[in-house]
Amino acid sequence: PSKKPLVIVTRRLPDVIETRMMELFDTKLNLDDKPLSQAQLVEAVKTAEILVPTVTDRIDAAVLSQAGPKLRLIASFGTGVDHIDIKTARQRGITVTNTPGVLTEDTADMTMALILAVPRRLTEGERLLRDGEWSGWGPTHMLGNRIWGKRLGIIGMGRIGTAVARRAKGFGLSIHYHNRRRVHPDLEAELEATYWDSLDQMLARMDIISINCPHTPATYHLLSARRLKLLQPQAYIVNTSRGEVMDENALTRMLDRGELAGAGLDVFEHEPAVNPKLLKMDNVILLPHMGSATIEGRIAMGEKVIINIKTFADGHTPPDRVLETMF
Ligand code: 8YV
Repeated sequence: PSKKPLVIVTRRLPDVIETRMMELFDTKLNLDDKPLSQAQLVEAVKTAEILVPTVTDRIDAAVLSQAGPKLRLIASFGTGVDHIDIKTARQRGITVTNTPGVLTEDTADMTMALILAVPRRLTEGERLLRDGEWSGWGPTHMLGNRIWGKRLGIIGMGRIGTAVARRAKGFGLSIHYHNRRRVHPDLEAELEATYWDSLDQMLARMDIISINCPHTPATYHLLSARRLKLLQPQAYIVNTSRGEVMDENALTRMLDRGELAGAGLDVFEHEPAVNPKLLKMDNVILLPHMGSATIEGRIAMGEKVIINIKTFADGHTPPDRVLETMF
């Protein structure tokens, strides 16, 4: 048998995954679990045959220009690939894979949790109780906005967007969506979903917006200051995709002025930094990018990484190869 490929993993992964990777490959782990600095990342691409990065590694053209001749595969641990310059990688003959599918339902659950929690003031109520400020039930205390019967506008009707729509329908929301193209008529019928070709028109009519599209050059600041202004003042916005899809400062300004009812954010433009004004707002729920953070999901992601590496090392096209033409 041929010699085991040198695999460099940039973050700690679940134990079972690390153990299996050590058995199968010549695996180097980052026992620190601190995100690599750009210099450490360059060091890794210089020596690895296969790199396993995560969302916290920015693998841009500058990093790739320093890649050693042995680097053949970047098997990313995650679905979003906006942290990797796919085109430059391909031009340098480096294959890129991701882990789609296995985190769809978990991310949709977290999205649904925010859709429910923000209008019903879940974390605000809990903070009040923990702070000892609950003096007893009152008919006008902690009133939120009803979720049932409202219009949900989903931006990006891919795997996650569809899984959000299925859940939301069960909660009595009507489903609206904007996507580059319409989904299959059977799916539209199942969800009783309304397609909006114009994002602007959809934004102006929704009660809750959920962002579920990937971050690509075409979706950077898709929710710009201008577009956010189209939302009704009683609208809520939830983002579990990527912070870059929305202009975070413009959103913060609008929330500050009371031009939006609230927001649920699991992702930010400059993670782990968060606009400090958001931290002071009661009508905002802020989560540390935990949409897919389940034990089961992380193991499934790791298994996908292993299958991609194994298939590639055996000389075949890995199942989750990513091409820039996919976006
Ligand atoms: C992960 C994610 O937290 O897969 C993604 O795109 O954002 C999350 O599931 C992260 O990507 C792991 O690298």
